[in-house]
Amino acid sequence: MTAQEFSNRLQGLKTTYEKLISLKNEAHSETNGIYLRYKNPVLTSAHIPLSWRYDLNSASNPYLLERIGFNAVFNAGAIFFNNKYLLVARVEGSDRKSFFAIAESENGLDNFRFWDYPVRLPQTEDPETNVYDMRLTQHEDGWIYGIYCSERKDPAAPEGDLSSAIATAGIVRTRDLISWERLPDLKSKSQQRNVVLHPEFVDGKYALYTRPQDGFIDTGKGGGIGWALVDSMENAVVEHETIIDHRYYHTIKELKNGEGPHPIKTSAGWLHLAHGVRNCAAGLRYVLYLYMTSLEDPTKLIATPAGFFMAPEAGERVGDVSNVLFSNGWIDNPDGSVYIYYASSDTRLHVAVSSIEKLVDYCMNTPADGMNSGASVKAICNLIDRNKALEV
Ligand code: M1P
Repeated sequence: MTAQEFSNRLQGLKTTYEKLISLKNEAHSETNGIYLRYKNPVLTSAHIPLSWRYDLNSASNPYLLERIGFNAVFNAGAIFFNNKYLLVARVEGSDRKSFFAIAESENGLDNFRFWDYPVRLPQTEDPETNVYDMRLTQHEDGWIYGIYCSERKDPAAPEGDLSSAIATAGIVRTRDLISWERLPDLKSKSQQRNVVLHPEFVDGKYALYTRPQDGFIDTGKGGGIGWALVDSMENAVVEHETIIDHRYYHTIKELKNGEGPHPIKTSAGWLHLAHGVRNCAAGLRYVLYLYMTSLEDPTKLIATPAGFFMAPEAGERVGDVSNVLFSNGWIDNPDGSVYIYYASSDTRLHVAVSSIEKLVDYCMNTPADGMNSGASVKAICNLIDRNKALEV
C-alpha cells in the first residue's frame, strides 16, 4: 500500500466513523402510547473508536488492517453525571471477553462517544475471567456503586468441562467514574447474577436486589428477584434473602427473571424494570417487564402488570443471542421523562423514551396476569364492556 493509499484509507475510516457518531436520532412514530422507540441504536460495535481497533502507524501497520476486533456493545448501566448522559456499556471483543467502557452524550439520545480508554477495573486477589452488565447506583451514602456479573471458571468442574462457570457479583465504587475502588465480591450461599443496589438505606442497611441461582445458566430451584439487607458494602454478605418477585408457570418469566437498573422512586411507589425469560423451540426469549413496590415497604409488590412491557421487534430479534431484550440502565430526567437504554439480542444498545407518569399509569392500570387463558379473556371482556358503556 502506498503512502497515499494508506492516507486515503485512514481518511475513509475517519469519515465513516464521524458520520456514524454525528447521526441524529429520531423517534419512531408508531407507538402504543406507553413509550417511543428511537430509530438508530445508540451504541454498536461500529461506535468503538478507531484507535482501539487499528494501529494507525503506517510503519507497523502498512496495510492499515484492524488489529483488535470487537463483536458487540450492549447491556449498559446509565447515569446522568456532570450534565452528561453516561453509559457504562458491556463491550465484547472478538475474543469473547467483555469489559466496561463509558460513552457520553449531551442529550442521551444520540451522538454517544466513547471516552479515550475503557474502564480499567481493579482486580481482587482471584482475578475474574469475564465481567458484564454493570448496574450503577448513586447511593445516598455519597458513592456511585457499580455492581456487575463477575465470572470465573468453576474450579470443581470435571476434567474436560471447559464451560462450567461461577457467577458472582463484583462490586466497585467511584466518585467520578474515572477512578474505581474495588470492594470484595458479594458473599452469598448461591451463585448470583443481576444484583442491583437500592439507592437508599433501608432500616439503616444497604439493600440489594439479588437473583439466586443454582447453576451458571439455570436458576434451578432458585430464581426470582430477591431482596437482601447487608450491613456494609465493604464486606457485603447475604445472610437472608427473600424473593419479592417470583417466577410462575406459563408466564413471561417462567424460566428466570432479573432486576434491571435500580428502581426509580415515584410518589406512587418504587418503579422497577426487569427482564423475564421463557424457553421455546427457538431457545430462550428475553423480554422486559415493569412492576412497582411500596415506598413504605420496598419488599411489597403494589403493581404487577401482566406480560411484557417491551419485547424484541423487527431487527432487534436477530443478533449474537437472538430474541433477547435486556436492560440494566435507565435515566429519569427532571422534566419527568425517562430514557430506557435496552439492548437487543446481545448485540447493540437502543433507547426508548417514556415518562414517570405514563409508566406509573401503565403499571397501575394494566390488568395483572390472571394465570390462565380464561382470566385473560375475562380481562379483555371487562375492557370491552366498559367501552360499550361509553356508546350508550
Ligand atoms: O444472553 C441473554 C442474557 O443472559 C444473561 O442474563 P440472565 O442471567 O438473566 O440469564 C446475561 O449474560 C446477560 O448479559 C445476557 O444479555
